[in-house]
Amino acid sequence: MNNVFTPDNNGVVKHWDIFCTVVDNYGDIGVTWRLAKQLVNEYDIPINLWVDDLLSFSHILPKLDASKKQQSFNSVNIFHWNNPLEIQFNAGNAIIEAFACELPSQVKAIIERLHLQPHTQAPTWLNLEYLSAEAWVDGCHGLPSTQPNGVKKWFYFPGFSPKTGGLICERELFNQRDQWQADPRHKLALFQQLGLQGINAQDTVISVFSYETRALTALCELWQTSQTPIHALIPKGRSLHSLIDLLPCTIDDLIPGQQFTLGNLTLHILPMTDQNGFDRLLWSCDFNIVRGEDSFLRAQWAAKPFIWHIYPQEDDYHLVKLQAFMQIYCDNLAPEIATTWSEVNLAFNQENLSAVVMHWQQLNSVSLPLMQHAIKWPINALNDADLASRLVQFVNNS
Ligand code: TRH
Repeated sequence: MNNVFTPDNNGVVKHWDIFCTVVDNYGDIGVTWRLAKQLVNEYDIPINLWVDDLLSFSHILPKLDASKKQQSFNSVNIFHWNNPLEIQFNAGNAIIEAFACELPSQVKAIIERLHLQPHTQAPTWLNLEYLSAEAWVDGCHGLPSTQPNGVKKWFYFPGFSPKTGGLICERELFNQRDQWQADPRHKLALFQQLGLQGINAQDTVISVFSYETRALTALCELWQTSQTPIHALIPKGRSLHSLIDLLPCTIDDLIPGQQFTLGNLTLHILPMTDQNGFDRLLWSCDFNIVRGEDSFLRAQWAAKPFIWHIYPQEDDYHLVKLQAFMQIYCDNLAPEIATTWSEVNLAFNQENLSAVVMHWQQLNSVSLPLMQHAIKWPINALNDADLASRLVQFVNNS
């Protein structure tokens, strides 16, 4: 089977290929799918997205048919990446390997052939790296590495400073968010559409998309004793493993839309939605507990306070990354707000149960300035340009 984009009569090919292996969870496919959609929608770049695990992908794109080798959504060509490739590969302007996934040997051979062919423009070959707020990223973004086949592969590092590759953010996102948040009927309609019952406009609503942690158990126990109603919205998945003792059935038996009342806390089992639906959910909650890379960024774009449950790494290296982010997020924040917000994030990630409970309670006294900071932060974090626009410029200049 041919892939959809082939050279035109002048030999010019414009499309890009993005390769993604799903290591675990939804972050790898979440980031590449989001980027693919934006490149098509905002830059008219035809995109082929090659994915090895369509079943995982279908959790965040429920309309995807995991049995189909080739399909198209949001004008992105989605190809099942199997080994060896069954779909013919034609190189375009750029090849992005996401998160150091190893390109298929056929693809590498084509890159090498084009590189050696005189008068031919070989595609720009990029490795899209994980997001980090650490300072060293400034110096590594955009560096080339010459591969054994003689071709240069470029390291593309997303990041928070102007010297990095930027952050994924769609052009109209903040306008759409502001319009949504301007009218409380939007959130109530969304909760209803998701099958969540009994949430009133003034209730506190918290979304939870974390990994397993007893810090969440401790927070849920605290929320049960709240003076006012709290709703925790939790999709079927890793967070619920920490709440098993609070549930009357196994996780497998849970059904989206089900709810459990525990004192003043209502736990709602949330259906997973596509990425647009997930954004609207984050915009609609008072506080979001997020994880990994993509939901972490979307929680920032939601302009609401959040806890980041960072993806755990060997030797606690994730805590270095967490500190790096907390430092830039808290720059310009009054010390008492910065300390409270940082301590609750640190305690959650370190499973320090008494500390997470204590600092959560302290958040109440700084909730207004923290909210104001969350509103200002997205514009500051983006700097002059988002990731897609910096990436397009990078490819055009290379
Ligand atoms: O799923 P994650 O834990 O992914 C992680 C991280 O990316 C980590 O850095 C990486 O090393 C590891 O995977 C392999 O968390 P993340 O990054 O937030 O990705 C979740 C994606 O799922 C994101 O694109 C949002 C999406 N999502 C939906 O689209 N709908 C939903 O209902 C939910 C809950 C999530």
